[in-house]
Amino acid sequence: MNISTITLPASVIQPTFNRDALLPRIVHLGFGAFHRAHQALITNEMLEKTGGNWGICEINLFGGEDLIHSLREQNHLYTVMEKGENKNTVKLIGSVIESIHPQLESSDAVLAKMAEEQVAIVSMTITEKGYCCDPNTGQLDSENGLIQHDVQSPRTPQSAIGYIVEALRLRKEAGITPFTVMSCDNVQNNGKVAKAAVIGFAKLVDQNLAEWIEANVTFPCTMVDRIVPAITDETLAQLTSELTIEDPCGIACEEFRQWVIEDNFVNGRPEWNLAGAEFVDDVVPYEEMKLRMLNGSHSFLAYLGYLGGYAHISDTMTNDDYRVAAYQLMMTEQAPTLSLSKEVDLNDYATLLINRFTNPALKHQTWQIAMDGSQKLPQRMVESIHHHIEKGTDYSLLTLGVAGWIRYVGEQDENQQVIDVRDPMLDNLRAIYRDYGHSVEVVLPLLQMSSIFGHLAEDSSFVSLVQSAYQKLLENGAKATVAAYARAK
Ligand code: NAI
Ligand code: CS2
Repeated sequence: MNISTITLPASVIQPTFNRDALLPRIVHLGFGAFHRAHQALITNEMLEKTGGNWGICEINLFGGEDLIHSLREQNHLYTVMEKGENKNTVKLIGSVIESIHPQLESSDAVLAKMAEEQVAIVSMTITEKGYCCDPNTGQLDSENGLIQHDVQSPRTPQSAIGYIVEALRLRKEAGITPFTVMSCDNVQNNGKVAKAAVIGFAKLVDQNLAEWIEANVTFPCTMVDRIVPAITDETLAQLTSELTIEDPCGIACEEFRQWVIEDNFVNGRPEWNLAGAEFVDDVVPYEEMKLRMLNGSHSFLAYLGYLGGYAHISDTMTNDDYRVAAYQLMMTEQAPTLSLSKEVDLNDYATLLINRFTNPALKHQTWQIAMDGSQKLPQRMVESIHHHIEKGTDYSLLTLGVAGWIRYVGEQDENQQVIDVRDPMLDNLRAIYRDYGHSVEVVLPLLQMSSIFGHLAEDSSFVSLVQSAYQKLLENGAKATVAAYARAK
């Protein structure tokens, strides 16, 4: 017995469109928490309005074998619980119809699916590091281990980029129209970064193919937004009680959602706009707004919140100093860097963000958001720091955010307990900490990591601001330092 074989309670919103009509026209790489509650759910709601055949085939290139196994057991159905402050809404999602996992099947099976003629879009939520690019320049990192493997063995790739290039080669050889490559990750200019990675890699293996991709494939940018924390046992239990049965693929999220998509598809696209998405000509201003205002303050709260002893973002919001600091960071240091100020009321946007962060029903761990900081800081903080240095304006909270990251990646909290730091550059971070220890001396070599900070370490005033913030974190702890910075604003 599972959710596909029992009669679910009437309170669960269920698909009424004809699932048998769906074809795998979208192949999605990254069946993680976010995609389940965003693109797959929005596709489900679009199908509810239009019917049609836009189904999704899910692929996890790394991990998640058990999840894919469970998904198949329940006929690719799963549930999403939208948690408001006062009520929960549970939706059964019917837009997913197939799945493949290279460990359960083979990399050939993945490639064969991506090369099928009806596949019109390959979309991705593969995390920032999945693009195998230098986070600061957005160009392919040819030293990346996965890329080095795929250059040697392009027919049996491991990276998402290698899979896309090989699948496009198969389509080119077979004379089949290519697919659109659509990134849905929190990467600034995500379409351009995906394009740089794909074409950069194709050039390393087949120059003609690289030219064909350049001429025939599009990489629309997207701005994606919905807070979808990693599932917890507590949330799964809550979902079980709503469903009367377990759903191991279930996920919970906030009610808010937003999706802005550059309307640039080479092989057709669903009418996602009928389910609330917006198609626009230029997504970059929306991406910048979201990455700097929301994600920038998320990272600030994650590092300083974790160090201050807060497990969840909503816990940090119970401390007035953190709340005020996050709002000030958004309004005085991120908003002035944006080009959207005429179209969007940024004060309303910041107020909405603070309310979203406050939602106590969302148990969004500071530790989860703190992950992969080397890939996140460039688009969340570094770009804005450049803006302030150029204009000569104050950016003290951004320096505190960077100092919080430096303190956090030292792997030791304020009670001398080990922090479980997850980052693809952890070896480099550890080597620097080994050489300099938990002292202010560590700041400069960390700021000299050019894939994160570019050439910012050459700016002595920036370096001394971060050193001063770091010293205060060491001496006074995160709570007192956040309070002091918020009050000094
Ligand atoms: P998750 O941890 O649940 O899933 C991560 C997914 O990425 C998995 O499907 C995994 O197979 C894949 N993956 C990991 N490393 C990879 C690699 N090197 N190459 C290819 N695939 C790889 O995380 P979640 O919550 O689904 O988030 C994924 C991404 O979605 C985030 O990094 C972010 O860019 C974006 N996002 C997440 C939001 C959220 O609130 N969870 C909201 C907006 C965007
Ligand atoms: C978070 C984001 O994990 C993180 O780094 O900042 O996943 C955030 O929850 C989303 O971008 C919200 O749309």
